[in-house]
Amino acid sequence: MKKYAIVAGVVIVFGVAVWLMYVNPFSTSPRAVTPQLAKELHLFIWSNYLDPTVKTDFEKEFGVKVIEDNFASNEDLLAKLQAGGSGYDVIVPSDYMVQIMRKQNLLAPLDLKNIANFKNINQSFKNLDFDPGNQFSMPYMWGTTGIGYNKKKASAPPTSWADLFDPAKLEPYKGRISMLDDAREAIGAALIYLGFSPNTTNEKELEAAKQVLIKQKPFVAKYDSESFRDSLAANEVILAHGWTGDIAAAKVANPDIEFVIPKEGSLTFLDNLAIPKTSKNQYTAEVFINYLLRPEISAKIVNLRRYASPNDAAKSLIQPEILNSATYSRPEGIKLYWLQDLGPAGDLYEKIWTEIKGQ
Ligand code: SPD
Repeated sequence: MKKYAIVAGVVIVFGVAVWLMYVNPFSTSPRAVTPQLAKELHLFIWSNYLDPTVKTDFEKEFGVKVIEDNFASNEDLLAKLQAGGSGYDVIVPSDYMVQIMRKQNLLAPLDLKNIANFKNINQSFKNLDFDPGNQFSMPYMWGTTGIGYNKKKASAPPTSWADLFDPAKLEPYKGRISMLDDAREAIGAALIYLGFSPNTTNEKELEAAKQVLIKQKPFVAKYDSESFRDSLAANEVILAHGWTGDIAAAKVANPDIEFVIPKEGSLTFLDNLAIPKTSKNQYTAEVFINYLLRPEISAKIVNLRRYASPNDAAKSLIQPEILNSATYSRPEGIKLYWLQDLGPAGDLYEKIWTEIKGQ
């Protein structure tokens, strides 16, 4: 019995010595730990915003399968994250939504050591007010909002928001108009039409914008942020409130499609890659974000999806006709607004939007 106790004692002392030698919990110097890649990465992104081969190529190179789900508005994305346990590792919020998510502590800080390709991003897209120092987000694609139209079917090329909102002009387009299904975008456009800020929290101004959208409603075929490019390309709608890249993609399918930014002004945006705080695969998410910022990957996405890339190093790989198109640049002399985090007043926009759609 005594012999067994001695043997057990020796084994324990030896085990502890080995553990101290290799693990040394009393050491103050940081240990180098090689992070492991996860087997799967869950990506939550706007519809039609990635080239599918990017996912398969990432899997071939890193052995990580990318599982993609889509959302149609920043507010849908926010609701999913607020509900908790979304299971997503990489998300794509726009500018003002990064700020909201930061304030609500929904994002993980990025380890920029794992995102060396941040160097490829143009300075003018770095360190913006919604995320100083890019602590939580990396620029992905940017664009503007405007009106896509079919030049052969429209009675005249639209130039003003009045061409989309004034009932006196809409009879020829009855049932052939689509509007973004997005509270900040649709109410924002109506506010700019009326000469107000798309970031107003003034209830009278918001009520006036609501009335514009209610009067427009009988002419609208659908509120849709995901497939307006297909409806436009297929001549199902003649006027579409939409974003540059999707309208440019519609033009690839149908050369009669054109894009205009109304003379009163419009919205511009920068969509960003970020990691939800709840992600269990932050290192893998950073490796994927770094991959998306490679010049050849960013250019591949632009060549298919036609949104503008903030990646300077990608420029020489983008088709020249895309770089030179009207949807790829900001127009001179037309005011472009960024949407802002409005705090609790942001809920007012959602409430008004629900009321308009429920009418
Ligand atoms: N099909 C991809 C659409 C991406 C649009 N993001 C726009 C954000 C505007 N606030």
